[in-house]
Amino acid sequence: MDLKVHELKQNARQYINGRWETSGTTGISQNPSDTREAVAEYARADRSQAELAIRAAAEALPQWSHSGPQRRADALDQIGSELLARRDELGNLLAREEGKTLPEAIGEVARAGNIFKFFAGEALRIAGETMASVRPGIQVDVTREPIGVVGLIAPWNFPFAIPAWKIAPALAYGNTVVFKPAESVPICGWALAEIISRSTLPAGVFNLVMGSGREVGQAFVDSPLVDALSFTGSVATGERILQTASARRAKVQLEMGGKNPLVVLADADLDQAVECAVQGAYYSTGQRCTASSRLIVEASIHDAFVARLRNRLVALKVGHALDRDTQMGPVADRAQLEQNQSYLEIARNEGAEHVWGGELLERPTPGHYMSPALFLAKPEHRIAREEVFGPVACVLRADDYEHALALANDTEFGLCAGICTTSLKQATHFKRHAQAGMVMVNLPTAGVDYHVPFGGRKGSSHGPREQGRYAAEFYTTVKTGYTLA
Ligand code: TXE
Repeated sequence: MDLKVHELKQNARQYINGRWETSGTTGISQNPSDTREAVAEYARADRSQAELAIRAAAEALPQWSHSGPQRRADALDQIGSELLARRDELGNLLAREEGKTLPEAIGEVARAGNIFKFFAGEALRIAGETMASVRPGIQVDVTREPIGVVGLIAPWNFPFAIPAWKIAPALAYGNTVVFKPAESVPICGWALAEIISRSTLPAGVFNLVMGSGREVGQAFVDSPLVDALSFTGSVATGERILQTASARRAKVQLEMGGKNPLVVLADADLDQAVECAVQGAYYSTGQRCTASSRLIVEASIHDAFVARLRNRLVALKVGHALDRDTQMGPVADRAQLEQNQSYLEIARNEGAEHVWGGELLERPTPGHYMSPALFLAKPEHRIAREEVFGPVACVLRADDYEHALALANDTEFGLCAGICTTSLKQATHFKRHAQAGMVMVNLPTAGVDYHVPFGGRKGSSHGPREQGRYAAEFYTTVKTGYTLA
């Protein structure tokens, strides 16, 4: 089968045990830039179909977990090559289904392709250790083995990259996979699965199940056949998954967002700092767990920074994701738009000072458009503490560097933290003392490489890091062998 996405007619189906399967019900995926456009119809699985996929993955495990690394590397490399070759076409699909701008979407597909290629290499580099035993004549070896069947539950904001950074290491290290894309972006998940289905993976090694979190996702969480779960999404869902899955001793990895600070010190290059804020807070419509939603600015440059940022926001072009001029696409769906709007009201009611934006916008096509919003807030305001997950940022005033650092760390999250400064001393101190999994100096908090660890501290993450070589910590388990020589 060599379906091109633009030829996709109807009914993207489940991929279970090497076959494309219909479901009892279907759903329609909608374009947030033009809600009159249905991206495609897709099959919606129920719990029993999810269980079939889990069984297929469990049955494929014994053979795949003992397959040679060359076989895994070849399959992953082939998937990566096709993603890279089709980045424009798949980027167009992604922009239509999720609403990020076309350049952002093409970049995301390329990133997904590079992730598969990276893990194709990692499949060949699964190393262990040998050591002399403390007992004479005995040899000790430490090896990594797959954990088993992994359930991968993805969010809607990176419908190619996040599935890629879960699926690729899972397969590279010899696990079998059941994958559930988010409800609002099933067709991107389907398109990725369609490519994977034409690779050389044996039937059952990779399975796609589209459907609701409550049915399909929960089936992954509950099933004793699923040995490990990797989830990206909201804090509330992540915490529920953790409780249920750890009660049955499954391995769990959670990525649950952030309230990422960008500190701007008085000695910063102001234009560069404003650019970091615009890109970090508003690109991808602010729908990134790494978004800079708290801009912590030293008092002496506070007003100048806010004025320049406001000017940039006034000029920011919001529009259809496929329009060449668009810098910020629509919000991904109606529920998220409503959540964003409710936070604007909360901010006003709590006394945050409105600087710019937030209103709903009309464009030639009907879509979920809003202008980028900026507030001046106090640290106790909800808009300064809770993840909005939209194009909404707030500025907090800091007396000096120490105060700025304290404000940056005054959050239950700990994914990213950024600082703009020309002082090596302050930058170095911040890198050491920011309570976050990732720290950026003179760069936006959003925008990370695909070959190094990704993840946070505190309420942002649970379990080992994703991506890079560190992915082995989650997708493998260690075995210690003793041999009498
Ligand atoms: O998330 P959910 P939603 C945050 C962001 C956003 C909010 C809601 O604040 O506004 O979450 O988004 C599946 N068992 N982030 O509703 O519900 C679900 O089908 C198993 C931050 O999309 O957490 C989807 O595939 N799975 C974030 C995935 O979980 C379940 C990215 C995420 O959905 C399930 C996305 C269940 N009981 C949202 N219920 C980030 N940090 O990047 C739902 N799911």
